[in-house]
Amino acid sequence: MTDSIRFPANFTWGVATSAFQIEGAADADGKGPSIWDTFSRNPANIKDGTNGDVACDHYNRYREDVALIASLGVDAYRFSMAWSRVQPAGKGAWNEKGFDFYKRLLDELDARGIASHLTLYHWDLPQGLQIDGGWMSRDTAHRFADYAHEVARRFGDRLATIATHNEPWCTANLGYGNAQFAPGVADKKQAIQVSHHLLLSHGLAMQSMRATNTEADLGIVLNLWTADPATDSEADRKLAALEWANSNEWFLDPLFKKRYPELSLQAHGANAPDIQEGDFDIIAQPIDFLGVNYYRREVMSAEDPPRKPVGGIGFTDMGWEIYPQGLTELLVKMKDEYPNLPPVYITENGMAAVDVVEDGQVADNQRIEYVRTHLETMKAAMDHGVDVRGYFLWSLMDNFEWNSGYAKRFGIVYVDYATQQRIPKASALWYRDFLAAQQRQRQAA
Ligand code: IFM
Repeated sequence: MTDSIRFPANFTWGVATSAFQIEGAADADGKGPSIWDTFSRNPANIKDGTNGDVACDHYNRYREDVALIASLGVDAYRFSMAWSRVQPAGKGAWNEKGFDFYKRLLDELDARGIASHLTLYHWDLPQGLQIDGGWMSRDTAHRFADYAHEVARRFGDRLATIATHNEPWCTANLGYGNAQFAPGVADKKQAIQVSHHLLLSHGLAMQSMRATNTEADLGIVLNLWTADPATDSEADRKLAALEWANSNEWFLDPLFKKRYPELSLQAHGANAPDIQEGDFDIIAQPIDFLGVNYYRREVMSAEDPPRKPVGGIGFTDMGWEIYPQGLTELLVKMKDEYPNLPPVYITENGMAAVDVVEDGQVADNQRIEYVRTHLETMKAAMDHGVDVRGYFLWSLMDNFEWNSGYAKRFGIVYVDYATQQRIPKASALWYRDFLAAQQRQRQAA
């Protein structure tokens, strides 16, 4: 049973959210528009035709939400800052009212003894920078470094960690590769160039933040997955190797080996990115931690369709295969491939389910099982020597699930969007009890 697994006493337990998905208050107090405001206000882009204007109204309800976080007994809260709230145009003037909101949020978290883990960029680029070329422009990487510097300068002594990006794979491939996400571009060459600029911006931001002497640990968050061949055929195995290279090594190699994976470069051919001399030295700045978001694996097949869902123990409401052992496999493989891998946080893990309120309760037992089994496989990786320092459940509460709108529920707390009532699901109560048991073990040790 997971309850009896002993995690290290200083292990960090948390929950995670992101700004655009929960804050709402899209135009409040001088906030500028972001590409997700623009994108989601076109109902054709979002499956249920909704947008992020109100979301969970966290901007106005943050006190209540921090009390909710505290009631779970977590050590830490991972959240992101909306760049256009603190710098409306993405360059030039800072918006003090925007910074005040994050200061109040930090005050509230501090008062309850909850450590703050900040992500600088969770996909909501200021619209002004998009007009200037967005992530296709190298200049955006420099604007990002300025923003990172300012945040680290102001808040660096109050944050446990600062991550530059959340899931740059998504920004590049869903934002520029297949137009599912903002800014809605479908152009493979652009997607690959954008991924390079995102990595460059990460390195530049690491440099600018280090210059502030912040005490926060600095790093980046990647979404990673294992890729297995559907059969033992050579064709399937080759596809699985290419998937591993394109999704994981494409980001890990520049960070830890100052290069892109050869397999991907060959596959990209003329779509390979423009790289300037010195870029890899900038990208490969030492990082204090790597955030890993793990949800599923890919099973690759040379037959049609090329990605074969397997679903031995089921699928989530996103249609993602539930594959807990992939977390062990992923982390151990990373440790073997990257001897200089820094400490890891599982910065996201969780599932979307069709949750319903019955008699004031939500019996999301499948989510409990999902989290429980992933905690076990995370611990198995730790037992294999992977230095995992913390786990953040995605997500604290139901929220705006990007192009799925509010239809997909990832929260351990149910949000009734009509009333903004928060109802802890069975998984929230389970997580609370699990953490209390961990706490008892800490005290007994
Ligand atoms: O909701 C997202 C989050 O913003 C980034 N990681 C994956 C989650 C679930 O799709």
